[in-house]
This record gives sequence, structure tokens and C-alpha cells, in this order.
Amino acid sequence: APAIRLEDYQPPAYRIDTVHLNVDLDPSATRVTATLKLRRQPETPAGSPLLLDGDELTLTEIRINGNPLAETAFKADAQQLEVSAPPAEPFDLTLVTEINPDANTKLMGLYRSSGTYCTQCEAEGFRRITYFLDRPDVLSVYTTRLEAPKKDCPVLLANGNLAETGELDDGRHFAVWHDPHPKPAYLFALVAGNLAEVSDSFTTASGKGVALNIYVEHGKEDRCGWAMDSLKRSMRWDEEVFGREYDLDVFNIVAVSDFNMGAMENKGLNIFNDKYVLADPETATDQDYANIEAVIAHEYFHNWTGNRITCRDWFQLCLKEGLTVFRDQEFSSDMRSRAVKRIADVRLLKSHQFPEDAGPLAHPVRPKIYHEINNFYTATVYEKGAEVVRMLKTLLGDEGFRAGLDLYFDRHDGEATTIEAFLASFEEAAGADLSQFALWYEQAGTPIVTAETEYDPDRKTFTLSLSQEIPPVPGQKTSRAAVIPLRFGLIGPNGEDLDVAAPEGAIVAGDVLILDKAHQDVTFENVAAPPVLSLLRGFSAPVRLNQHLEPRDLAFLAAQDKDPFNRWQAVQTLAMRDLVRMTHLCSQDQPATCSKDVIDVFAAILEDAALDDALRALALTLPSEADIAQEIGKDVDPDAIHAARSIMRRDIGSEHKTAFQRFATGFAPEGPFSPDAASAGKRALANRALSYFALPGDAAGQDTVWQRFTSADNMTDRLAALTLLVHDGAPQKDDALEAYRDRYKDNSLAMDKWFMTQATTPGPKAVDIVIALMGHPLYDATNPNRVRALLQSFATGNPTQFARADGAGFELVAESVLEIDKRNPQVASRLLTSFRSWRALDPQRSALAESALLRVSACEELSRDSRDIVDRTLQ
Ligand code: BAL
Ligand code: ZN
Repeated sequence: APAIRLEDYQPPAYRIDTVHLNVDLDPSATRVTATLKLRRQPETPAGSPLLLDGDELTLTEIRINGNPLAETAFKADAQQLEVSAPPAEPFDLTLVTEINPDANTKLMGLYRSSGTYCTQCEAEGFRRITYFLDRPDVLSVYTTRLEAPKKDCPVLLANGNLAETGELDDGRHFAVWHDPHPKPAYLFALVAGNLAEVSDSFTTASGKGVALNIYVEHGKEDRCGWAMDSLKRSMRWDEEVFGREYDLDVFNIVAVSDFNMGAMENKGLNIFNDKYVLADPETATDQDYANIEAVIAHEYFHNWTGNRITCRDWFQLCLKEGLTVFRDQEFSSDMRSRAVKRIADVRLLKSHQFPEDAGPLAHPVRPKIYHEINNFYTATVYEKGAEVVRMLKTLLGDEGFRAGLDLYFDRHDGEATTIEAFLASFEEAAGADLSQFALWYEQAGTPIVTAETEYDPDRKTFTLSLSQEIPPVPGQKTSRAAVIPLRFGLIGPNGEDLDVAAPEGAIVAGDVLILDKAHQDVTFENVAAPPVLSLLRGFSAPVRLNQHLEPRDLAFLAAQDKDPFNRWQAVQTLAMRDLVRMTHLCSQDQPATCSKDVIDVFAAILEDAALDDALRALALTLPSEADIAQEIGKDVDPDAIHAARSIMRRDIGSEHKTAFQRFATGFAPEGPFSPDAASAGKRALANRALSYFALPGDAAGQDTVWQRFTSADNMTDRLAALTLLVHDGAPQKDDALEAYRDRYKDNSLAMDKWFMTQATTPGPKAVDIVIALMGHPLYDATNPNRVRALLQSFATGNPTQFARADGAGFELVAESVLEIDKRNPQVASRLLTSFRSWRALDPQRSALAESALLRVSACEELSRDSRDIVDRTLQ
């Protein structure tokens, strides 16, 4: 496939003002009649050919202004329709296409999920419904008429407001939906099926009533309450915090079980992976509740950041995604604990985005080139994109940021626009120069910030020497200095921040130091005693911080820093250093034990009742094996990492057995289950404590876990116990798996957790377990959630077995990619990205990974999605 480059962008030659769709639904032969009102652009010479995108389409009729077109006047194949000399004046183009929803295994365009017709059009799925200018800068007003047998499809939905319904002969009926807001084709959606409806309403700040509906399969109605509650809170919050009101009479959400993405923000008709809608205490964990709240909010917030103001082209994807992730993060922070949310977000960034940015798939937040846009729905575009918006807020302050965003909404409402326009709004409203800041959108790679400090006892000065660099990444050998806001504090011996004056010549805004050169020294005067530097508070920039702190300074920060993020970070840094040391010993088969510093800090955190419970649980969570691998960076031996981490858990747990037991068994929230953040924090801390109390091989501890498993009244506790039993190889593990399966065999979301728990079991049996589970009657290779639960979890959540020293893990994943790719390229290419850090492995393992990748690459029928990933991964 040819490369698409940002620098080649050209505005469309024609525009489409209105679209009338008539969709006559049939499982294998749906007839789509599209009438497009086309208008030649003034810059386009009259008679210029009209080229419309298609994908696997069959054209059965074509008319211009009602008259059938001569066969010589157009060329149509599955991928494109060319009208060689269209009228110079605005004209109606009518197209009839026939499509087969049941045969659509790519889940892109119109398909069926458990009998329900649904669509996914972002990024380029609309061209699988009709020929179109399928690009985000073509905005049209849509009217959609759906027709189907009433018995099979009592529910008929599309974007916008309902305009008309009616009965037809032969038990058929129809509905007409009209969306007054011009939108790009990727926001089109329709749904038809036999679904249950859960309804509520919302009154906007200006007093407009909005009907809210969630549609789910019958029998799932009572699991929609949390999603509805989250929706109403999102709507209110966006009014209060960003001044954004909803703009249609109805907001519909449909949950389907077969979905490539998490959810989709189609105008007025969000379609969700049911995993982000359905929850009750019996089947959803606290994490599920938090995810649902965040994703419902995310899709709702897109109504302004994405739908009313959309992207000019797909290179600008971060314009809507980075900003909307930032908005949903802020929403969750306001609903829950800000510190805990920040730590969770940074953990995600470091575990997903940092490795992407350090490997062969690295790309800027705004990429410059792509072969397949579906492969750019990445942690970089989303999560790093959100960090860039967060830095903007830090640099401009709350008021400057809000003023810039208000101007952006005012100025660009109804447009398809760019990052340049976004930044210009902030420059103008806040009076800032963001030309250097814009590099965050242009440069790939994670900057490394090195900080060195020196205290001069005679002159009472404290000097901070800062430098920044981005290591080379594919296509980017050198880089320019970025604008890096570093929130900081100098902590005095009593644990209080020193009130230091802004030093001469340095740029310090409040407690934020701005590093915008390759090297920069900052000297603070009148510092009476040597302070401890707390740098990058709140993770104020997406950088790797290289700062040497003595263990006693880290212990001090872990206990004293008023910034909760850096308290957590100090614990992690202490543990990480020790884990790296222990990993090296383990890889040489030498005895390794956890240092006393780490054990003491963990005990202190456990007992610090002034800390949020959820924050304590996070601080007591060891860096993941993947995090340790990233820290080590080269010649990675996953077995040694696993061994070191297991030893650390054992040493911490056995040293403080009684304390962990106390928290493990006596810390449950009281009263009936509630998903609120405080109760969830208590459960998180109790379950974390349980993992230290019940160590592998300890029969009494594992009995306690089994008790927790059998007596749990919620999924969080039940799944935490199941995971411990299975991953630690407890004698009860088979009974637990069987009991869980019996309980949940009819609930596919709960069964996904059963598959995932087994796929992530450390130890040499995992490959065989996964292969056996692929033959399990409940395994369904056509359901993306199930495939991800088994194979993606194995590839990304089981480092020792994916990277097994004999290559069996790589082979399993490579074979699976080839198999899945024939049906669903997006799921396959996503699975393939699990190889992205292969070059960091030790030579034997990386050679095996390479040969597995070459096997995939050798397949001639590979989809464009997987071809793109495999080529870049091997480059
Ligand atoms: N736009 C794709 C799904 C999402 O980011 O909301
Ligand atoms: Zn989004």
C-alpha cells in the first residue's frame, strides 16, 4: 500500500452537503441507496473527475440528478468509483450498493453482533457501506431511513433525532433519523435489532430535556445502572467544568459484544463494547466500574472534542483523542481521588506508551506518515497526546488554559481542523508563544531529563543542573530541545517545602521550572541547609527522569513528600533499583534477597493510615515484570526478572506477615457492596495485603485465599483470590477455576476474566494451557474480547512464557496472528504489536522472536494492517 504523508494533504475537490441513506436491512443482502448532494469546489476545474472511496463494495445502480449514468461515464470496482465528467453545477449522485453484514468479519462498516446490526466507521469503515469521500474534512448533514422486519428488528437507530416511523407491508417497518449537525462519515452509525431499552433523562444547564437510552441484549438491563449514572455525571461535569452542553434531543448508547475498539463516539449514537457498559457487583471488578465511568465520559466528551470540532485529516487524530483523554482523566480525578487517578494514568503511560516510544513502532503524537491509519490508535496518540494537553495547562495556568479552549470552541465549532489551529487558540487567548512547545507533536521518543544537584554550604546555594535529550528512534536520529515543565519542591529537613525565591535568570512559574534548552543550570540562593529535591511532581511531563537519589533520600521522599505522586514514585524507584540488582544476581544463578530499605519502606506505607487506601495499595504494588524489563533495557532475561520479583514479594511478605494478615483479613468495607472510590480503595489494599500474606507454598495463607474466593460477595475479591490461587499454583487452583466456570459460564465478560487469568499464569505450562483453551467450547475466535482475553493477555501479560527460551510462546502468537488476520486484521495487527520490544531481549530470545516475525512477514496474503506492523517491527 502506498504511504500517506501529512505534507501531501490537499483539500477535497468536491464536497458533499447532504446525504440521504435508505438502508434496507438483510443479513446477507442489505441494499443501501445513498443520495449525495455534491458540490464542486471553486478551486476544482469544471469536469474534474469525481473519485469516491469504496471497500469491498458492489455497485448495482448509479444516477446523476435521477438519470442513470451511461456505462462509459463511470468506472466502479470494489475499491473505487470514478465518475469521469460530473456536472459543473451542484448535483445529486444516487448510488445503490449491496452489502453482506453476515460476511463482514472485519467488524468494520456494517456487520452483525449476536444478531444485532451495527456499524463501526472510524476510521475508514463508511466506504464499506457506500462509495463516499471518506475523509474527515468532508462534513455532511445526514438523513437515514432504516427498514427491516419488525419482528427481528423492533429497534431502529441512527444518528441525530428521530424524525419519522411507520409500518410497511409484510411485517416490515421503518424509521427515519435526521442529524442536523454536519459530520464526517466516520461518525455515521446505525443499529437495528431486538434490544432492551433502559431510559432516563437529563436537563441541560439551559433547560433543554434530553432523552437518554442505553440499549442492550434482553436480560442485561439490570447491568446498565452504573453506565447511565456515569453518563449523567459526565453531562453535568462538561457543563460545569468546560461550559459544554449537549445538542440533540436524544443520546443513545448501544452495547454490543463483538467490537474491535472500546467504544465509538458516533454523533448521538455511541456504540460500545459491552465490556464498557455492563456492570454489577457479581460480575464487574472495581477496575471495571472505573473503566466504564471513564469510557462513557470519554465518548460523551467527544461530542465537543471530536464531533463538533473534528480532525482535518487522520494525522490530526490526537487533536480529538489526546484532548478527550485529558478531559476524561480530569473527570475521573474529580469523581475519585486525583492522586490515585494520576498514578494510575502514569503507570499506564509508562507501561504502554514508553515502550512504544522506545521501539520500532515509535511515532510522534502527530505522525507524519502512515500506511494503515487503524494502526495509529496508539498509546502515543492517546496517552502521550493527553500528557501534552496537560503540560499546556501547566504552562498556561488554569485560566489561560480555559481561555484558550473557549476560543478554540468558539472559533472552530463546525470545522475539521488541525493541531496548528488548536495551539493558535491558546497562543492568542493566553498570550503565549507555543512554537517550541509544538515540538511535542512533531518529535517521537521519550526525552530523558538528567538532574544533578550541588549544595554549597559556604554560599548557601543549591544548584540544579538539568539537561535533556531524546535517544534516536526510527526516522529520527537527532532532536531539538523540548519545553519541559518540571514541577518541583525543595524539601527541608523538617519535611516542609522551602520557600525559595525565583533565581535570577531562570524561568520559574510558581512551583514549575521550565526546561527549554539542552542544558540549563538553576541556582537557588539563601538555602540554609541541604534540601532534598522532589522533581517532576505529579509527573508534570512525559519524560524519563534520570536523577540519582541516595536510598535515604528516597526513603525520606517516600515518607515526607507533600506531593503524593512523588511519594509513590519514591517507593517505586527504591523497589526498582533493588529489583534490577536482584535480577542480575538471579540471571547468574546467585542468591538474591531484597534489601532492608525496601522492606522497611513497604512496612511504613502499609501502616500509614494518613494515606489514601487506594494509594497505599498502589505504592505496595511492585513494578511489573514488563516495567523491570524496560528499566533494564537490553539483554533482557524475563526468567531472572520473574525470579527477582517473586523473591522481593516473598521477602517483604514474610518480614511483615502479621501486619499483612491484619490488612488482608480485617480491612473489608462495611455494609452492602458499593463501587465508590473509598470502598474500592479498601478492597484494593486488602487484596494487595493478601498477596503478601499468602505466599506461594504457604498452606495456611492459601487457605485464607480460598476462603476469600468462596465467601466473596463481589467480583473484585473473587477475581483477586482466583488470580492468586492460579498464579501461585495453589492446591485449590483447579477447584477454583471449575467453580468460577460453573458460576459464570453464561456470562461472557466474566468468562473473559477466566481465560485471562489462565493465560497469564507464569510457569512453563502456560503455552499448553493457552493452546488447550483455544479448543475450549467457550473459546470463540471471532469475538475480539475473547481473543484479547486469551492471546493478547498471554502475549503482553505473561513475559516469561511469551518470551519462552525455546520460542514456543512466540510461535503460538505468530501462528495465531496469521489465523486471525484472515478474519479480522485489526485484532491481528494489535496482537502483533506485542513483539515490539523484541530487540531488547537477550540474543537467544530475540533471534527466536525475529524468526517468528519473519514467518508472519512471509505470508503473502497478510492484511495491510498486519503488513504495516510486521514491516515496521522488523525494520
Ligand atoms: N474514536 C475511537 C474510539 C475513541 O477513542 O473514543
Ligand atoms: Zn476517543
